[in-house]
Amino acid sequence: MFRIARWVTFLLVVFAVVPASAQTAAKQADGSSAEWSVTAAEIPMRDGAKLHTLIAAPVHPDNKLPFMLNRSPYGTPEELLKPLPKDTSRSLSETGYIRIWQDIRGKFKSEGTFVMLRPPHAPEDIHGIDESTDTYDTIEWLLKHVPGNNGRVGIQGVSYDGWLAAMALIHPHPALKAASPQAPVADMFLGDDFHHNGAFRLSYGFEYVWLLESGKEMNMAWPIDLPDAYNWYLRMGPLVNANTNYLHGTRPSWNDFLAHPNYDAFWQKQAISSYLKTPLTVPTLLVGGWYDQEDFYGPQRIYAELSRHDPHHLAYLVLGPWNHGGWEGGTGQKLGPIDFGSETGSYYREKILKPWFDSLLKGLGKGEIANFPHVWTYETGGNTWVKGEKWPPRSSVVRNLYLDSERNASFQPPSANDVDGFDSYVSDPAHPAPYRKRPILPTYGPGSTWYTWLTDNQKDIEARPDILAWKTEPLSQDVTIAGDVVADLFAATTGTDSDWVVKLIDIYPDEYPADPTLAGYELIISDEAFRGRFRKSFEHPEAIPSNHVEEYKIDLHTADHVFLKGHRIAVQIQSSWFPLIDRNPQTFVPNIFEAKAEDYHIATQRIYRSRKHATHIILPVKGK
Ligand code: PG9
Repeated sequence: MFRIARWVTFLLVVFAVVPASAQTAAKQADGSSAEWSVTAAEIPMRDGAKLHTLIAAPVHPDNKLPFMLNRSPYGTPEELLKPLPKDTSRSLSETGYIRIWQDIRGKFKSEGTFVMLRPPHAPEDIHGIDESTDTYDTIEWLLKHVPGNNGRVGIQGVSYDGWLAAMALIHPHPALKAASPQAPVADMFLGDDFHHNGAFRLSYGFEYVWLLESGKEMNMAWPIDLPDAYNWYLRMGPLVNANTNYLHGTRPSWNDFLAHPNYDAFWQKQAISSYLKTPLTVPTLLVGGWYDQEDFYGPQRIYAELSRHDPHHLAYLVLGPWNHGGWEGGTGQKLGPIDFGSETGSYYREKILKPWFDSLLKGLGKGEIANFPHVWTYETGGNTWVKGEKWPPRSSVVRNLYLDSERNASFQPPSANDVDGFDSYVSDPAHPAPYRKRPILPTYGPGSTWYTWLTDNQKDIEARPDILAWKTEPLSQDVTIAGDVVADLFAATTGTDSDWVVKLIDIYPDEYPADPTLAGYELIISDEAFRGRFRKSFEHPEAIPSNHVEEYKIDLHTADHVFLKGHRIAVQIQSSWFPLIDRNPQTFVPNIFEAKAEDYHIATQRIYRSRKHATHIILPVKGK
């Protein structure tokens, strides 16, 4: 969100190599002019709609430069249209890219209709338009109308803009030579902003849709008029009240949530991976953050899809210790209270992103790209960059972490004598477990801490009776995981529907002289929610048979982490994560968005840990 500030950061920081104070030279070392200007163009698309575009280029082009394109629904940096201060002009010049910013259809100054994550047009519709054709038409126009270009184009963006960068890969323009989708969404039902495994992300879904669809220039954050958003959403009551009492049908995306409670054609058509099945022809660098509170799934899902169709080995991946877009500015050394031991953001910008783009777009260093690692992951805990060629790495071996009756976790499977062991809690939709310590602030607005919640101390909520935890002894040696983490959950409910939330946690030692504020700290390493009705199919939900043990395989996604000697590993399980996830009525109703107050019921949940039904976390362990 609020990309404009980020673009300017990218503009001034990412490609700037000379301090802004050294502003005098009229010519660069490579002979190009230091005097730049920003102009606006209304670029016509194939259907006649004109898209508002800003072009930052040298006033006297004397060197051929590549384009760097950003497309966005969040607005363009119009302030650059005023006479440019010298240091901005110089910074632009230093990047060595003709910078392009464009409002997508129907947003800000662009014509046409905005459609949230507009799916690609049907192939048989020869006049069809979508974000991919708009990118193509924009590139075509730029090549013809902007003097001094070298015929090579890069595209990049974060989140919505990252998805737009990924959409450029569908029938790409031949001049598109490098794409970096950063935190792109891949699938809004399975893993990104709006749902995770079918569980609806209430607070984000409501507040984002309200804002983005508040008008062409989206300028209204929803006023949460209580000090604790937990209470505000609880007061809202069943989801059906959102439209009745607040939105009144004015937000198309909310109406879509309601009309499509299952993984039907609407969501499937929107999910980008189904369009990325032809051989990859454009070098593509996916970027994601381990602590991305919005789109952690997207970059990994798209990388996996591209890798399956990558005969020329053009898919690259960077995963670092960042929140949503946190790699764009700042040092990246700390997130919340956690210190990652080095300036990971600066490193990424200087040692990964810039050389990657430069070698592909400026025709420099062909050898450099040939030797460029395809995968860069920042190993948290160990605090080091790991370079590789594939993600997940093939070298990790699977080890199962089990739960026992004393609330311990260990690599020891349950004994053969344990035929029916379980732990139990009561899940009450009238008092759902919060996803973080209360009071919870609105997603957007002054002082919002939404951006760092994934680094919150899980100890702060663990005392609740509806959150169960199992912990290992302090580790006698480091345990390093690299790759896919999966929860294999055996659970029963007295209800007929249920959510399951599983977290894998690193517990710091009780005494931690390196930073006493982190003594006993419980840091999430992997987490996910799963809506039980979808355990067999996301398209065709089914009621859960009450009091019957069911197996749920929950993908907790990948991690690259060292649980250090002396730390403990913990597993937490709960059935609500409010208001991040809407309350499950715990009674099967065909459409949760239409559930009535009387459909919400208390349920008693059982987490099994017997030999036969051994709930465990599948860990990809490196080494022995
Ligand atoms: N996470 C935001 C988003 C992307 C795509 C669709 C809806 C929301 C964003 O930051 O752009």
